Amino acid sequence: MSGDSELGFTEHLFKVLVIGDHKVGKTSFVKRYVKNQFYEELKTTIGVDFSMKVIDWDGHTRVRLQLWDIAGQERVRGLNRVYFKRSSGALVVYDVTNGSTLDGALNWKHELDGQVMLKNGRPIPAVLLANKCDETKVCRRNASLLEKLCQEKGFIGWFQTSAKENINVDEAAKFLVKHILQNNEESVKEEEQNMQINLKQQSKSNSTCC
Ligand SMILES: Nc1nc2c(ncn2[C@@H]2O[C@H](COP(=O)(O)OP(=O)(O)OP(=O)(O)O)[C@@H](O)[C@H]2O)c(=O)[nH]1
Ligand SMILES: [Mg+2]
Repeated sequence: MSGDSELGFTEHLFKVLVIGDHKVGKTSFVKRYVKNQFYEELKTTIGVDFSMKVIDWDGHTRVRLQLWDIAGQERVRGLNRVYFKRSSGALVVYDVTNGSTLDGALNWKHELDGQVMLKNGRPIPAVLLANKCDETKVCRRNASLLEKLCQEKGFIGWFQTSAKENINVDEAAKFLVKHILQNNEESVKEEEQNMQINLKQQSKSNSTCC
């Protein structure tokens, strides 16, 4: 959703999903990103938690990110899908200390692609987050595996992050927002082109009429 609030100044509201298995650190990531806080103990998320982050992107663009932090346990029960609608991007989180959560992240991505897509039919941008990297660093071998996985599964990129140590939190979010803004610009251009084509067709059919 976008709008010109003042001349030459644009505000965007984007819905961003934060998804991944139980306990991988989704809520911690959001709390670090939005409030710069971290808690060793956190209650598990039930349903969905909402947060807002306002970014003054440049002198003439403001982005309001509505973050939907979705309960990890609910993928199993298939309850999460209703939350996916109208999202512009996703952060898909796994825990580097728990290998099975990487499979979980790929399942989340698969479900996401089945539920939501851009107007042009392409998947919405999703970034893979290898979280808790303060516990074990992603080694070079894993880095090339993640690179390959991103290409195969259609992630726009991956970051090793730590909500605890504040590593790559802003960077990963910024990378996603940059892609969302690009997609938004492209879809506005496509709409303008389609409108011009329609207008040309209309004026052609008007001129041949009678
Ligand atoms: N070492 C370390 N621990 C983390 C990090 N991020 C989260 N944790 C811990 O991991 C546990 C789970 O974090 P949450 O943020 O609640 O995980 P979640 O993905 O929101 O879990 P659900 O709400 O159950 O889906 C908590 O004890 C956090 O303190 C991190 O980057 N490093
Ligand atoms: Mg949570």
